[in-house]
Amino acid sequence: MIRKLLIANRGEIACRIIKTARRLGVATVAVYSDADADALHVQMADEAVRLGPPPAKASYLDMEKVIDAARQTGADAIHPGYGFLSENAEFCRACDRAGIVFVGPPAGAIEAMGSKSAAKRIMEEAGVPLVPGYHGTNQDVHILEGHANRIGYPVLLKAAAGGGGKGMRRVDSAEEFQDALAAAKREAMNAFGDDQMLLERYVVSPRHVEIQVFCDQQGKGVYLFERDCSVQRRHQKVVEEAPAPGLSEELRARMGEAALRAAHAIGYTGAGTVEFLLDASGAFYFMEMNTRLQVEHPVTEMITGQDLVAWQLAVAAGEPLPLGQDDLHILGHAFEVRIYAEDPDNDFLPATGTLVRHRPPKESESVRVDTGVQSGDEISVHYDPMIAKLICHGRSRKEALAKLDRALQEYQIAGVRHNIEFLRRVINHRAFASGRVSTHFIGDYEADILQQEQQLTPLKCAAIAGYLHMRETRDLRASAPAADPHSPWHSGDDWRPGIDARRVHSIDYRGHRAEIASVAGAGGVHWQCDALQSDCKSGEIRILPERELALVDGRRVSFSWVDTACGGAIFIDGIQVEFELLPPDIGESGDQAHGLEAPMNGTIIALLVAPGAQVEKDQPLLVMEAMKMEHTLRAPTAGKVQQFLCAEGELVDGGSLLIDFAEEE
Ligand code: MV4
Repeated sequence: MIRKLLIANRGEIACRIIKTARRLGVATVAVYSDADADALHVQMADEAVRLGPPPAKASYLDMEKVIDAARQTGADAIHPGYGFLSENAEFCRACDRAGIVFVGPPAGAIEAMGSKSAAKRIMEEAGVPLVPGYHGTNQDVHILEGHANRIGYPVLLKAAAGGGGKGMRRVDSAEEFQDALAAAKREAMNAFGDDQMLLERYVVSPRHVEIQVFCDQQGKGVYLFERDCSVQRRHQKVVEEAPAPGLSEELRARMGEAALRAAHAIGYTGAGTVEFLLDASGAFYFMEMNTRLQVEHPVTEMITGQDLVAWQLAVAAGEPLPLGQDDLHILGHAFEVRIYAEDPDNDFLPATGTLVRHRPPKESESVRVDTGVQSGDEISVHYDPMIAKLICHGRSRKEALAKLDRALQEYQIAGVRHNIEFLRRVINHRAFASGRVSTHFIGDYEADILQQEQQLTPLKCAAIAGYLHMRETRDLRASAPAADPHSPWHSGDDWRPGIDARRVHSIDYRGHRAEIASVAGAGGVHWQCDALQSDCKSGEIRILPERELALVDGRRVSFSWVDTACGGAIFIDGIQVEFELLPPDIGESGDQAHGLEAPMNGTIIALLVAPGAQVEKDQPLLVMEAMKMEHTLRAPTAGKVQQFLCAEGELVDGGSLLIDFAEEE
């Protein structure tokens, strides 16, 4: 029995683990960096120990500090969550040495999955299907080319030390082989310090289907069915679902059994995930095994009714698996989407800033929100910019999808850019709704999915006019001296400021400037905006603030708002309108230094223009890599790159200025 659990992680996963521990009567210890001193996971835990300054290397990745924190607090087990130390065999061994239970597999199982080619040899022996290919140690060019010809083109070159799509290269013909191999080896050497390659037949338009497995210390194992995580963007998962659409019972059982053979082959215990590629013919191939609890585990919990963290704690304490294979059944369908602080309009650049509002939809049996942040928190450059995971369950795929879309409409986030609209376009796309998911989904439908609704609409104008009136009313009320008996605020009648006074506000909505005129009257606020593209350039909005409702031309809609640094964010009828208020005299919105700072800690990959260059708005200026992703910084306006304040290959801190940029006059 585990009595006190230290959670060596932060954010939503730390909070999620604490919830289960609390439910089971297990005491909890949080750890935190200085950036997280007031974070939700620290507030939720029974105790908390400071690790160090914000960079992960000095805090969440510092093994010694984490183990010391467990010793100090008398924790008898450590749950590593995902990321950070979760797949670090050395940390697992350090826990063993300290007499602390590591909630995860034995170190040997983590190591066995560390090298792709070694993992493949183990899987081959265990009878787990592999993509036809070559994973031997002989790396002679001619031997490799011989194997490529045997396998048949197209082939895929993969770095043995790689993962997550890094160091992969497709080769379409024998003529290209040698050049492609040389380039792939160079990339692999740069990225991993190891240029061993393996070859595989290229699987066309595959699906990513992964099996959740669980093994106890008595040698028993079960599979908790599959998750389809095919919808990804540059190897980052966007939507996950369970079960996989269209998978037959027979195929499900075969994949489940293959996954268990994989787990048993490496002496696995605890929660693990075996990833497969599934091709259009129904053939499946082992890709890799993740030796941790995964981000997307909640969809499995939703369709099985099980708490996987509770299972992990039981197995780690030496108890047998709570259920056998025949006790496990799929109930309905579940989706998860990852809500990120990022800017889909700007190459998904991670966004930072103060989360002035974080108001998730109401949770229920079928709507779950896993998050580690609250309104007022800072989304910083130091960690993964995930705000929350939204998980919805339904009796059918269609019902789950409908609930997910409703929940996304209710979700209110302001102050930092986020991907909610992007997610809604993905899940509402006809190809997604029909279940035709593949790893090419985002790429194939990019044009439909990335196109943003940039235009002001009558509803948005009504929202802005209504908001501005509310805000003015509030500000006037706040400035009225409370003690003034003559103030009209205390007269008790229907007096409102600004009635009959026409006001014109200049606003910036997604880079477009507009003037919105309004007059507040007894029936509400009458507005007019000549910049609208539609036929309807005026209307009326009446707000019932205490009920978060508005009447827009007589139609009742939800209405809520919050001030932001330069304007406001309004949530009306399931859409978000975030705008800036402009001083009446300036033409374009001033966005000076935006985007020219490092969005997070990372490495400069390439400077794309010469110092002194005259550039257009949105022209790419610099590429950096952060969190295993490449990000392009673009010119915020037309202007001149005075100089770069960084060099290629340099490590830069998030928030530091990278480019001295002068806007065009
Ligand atoms: C492949 C493949 C096609 N054929 N292997 C990408 C991540 C890495 N874990 C394996 N990946 C792939 N391996 C063969 N032989 C296509 C991918 C792939 C992919 C796989 C899963 C999810 C998304 C993907 C996106 C692009 C490519």
